[in-house]
Amino acid sequence: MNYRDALSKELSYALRHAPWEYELEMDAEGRVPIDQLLNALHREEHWKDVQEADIQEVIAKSEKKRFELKDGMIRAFYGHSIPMKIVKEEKIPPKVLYHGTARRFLDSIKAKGLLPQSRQYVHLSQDMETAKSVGRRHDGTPCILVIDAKRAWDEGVKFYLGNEKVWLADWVDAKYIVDYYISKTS
Ligand code: HQG
Repeated sequence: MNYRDALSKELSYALRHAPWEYELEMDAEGRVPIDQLLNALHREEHWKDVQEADIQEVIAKSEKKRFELKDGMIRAFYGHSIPMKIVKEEKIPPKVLYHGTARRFLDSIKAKGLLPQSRQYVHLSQDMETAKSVGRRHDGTPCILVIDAKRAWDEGVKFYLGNEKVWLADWVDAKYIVDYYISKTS
């Protein structure tokens, strides 16, 4: 793995899953001071030379908008699994959202709806292509669920913004899954 991808993974781990391992003080929206994060990374041999510019490069060159670095603070936009629930901005969703998953999860999803599992929120995609690539992480022939987000929102389900392509929800009842496709193309 190249240095930039490895750094991106390290940032995801620190900011989404284990800030305490780095002694980070995280605010309610998941932000930590960049200097604190850099100091923690410098204690590890592998990251002893990492600079803020390297983190800026991770953010600038990634296809996915995972992190925000602003006013000396850095946060992950989504993906958290830490016990303290990260406060996300509530937002009216588009009419339809998508969720890419594995065929083997379908029966359970139909029975229980979409659950956040190990994360704090269910992750939904703005478009089908994004959902397909999310689903491919779990299954080479993923399944794309179509979510009637308008009806869910009309009926009181809250949606939150991750980034422009990632939406979040606490739980999605199976009744809002109105269609699904099995993606045979790679
Ligand atoms: C499934 C990546 C059985 C759910 C991605 C998913 C995303 C159920 C898996 C972000 C279920 C959890 C999150 C139920 C949900 N029964 N299985 N009732 N309800 N599931 O990885 O959404 O590259 O925690 O369908 O691109 O795949 O890391 O969530 O398959 O944006 O930046 O449980 O992480 O972004 O898997 O992915 P995950 P996800 P990064």
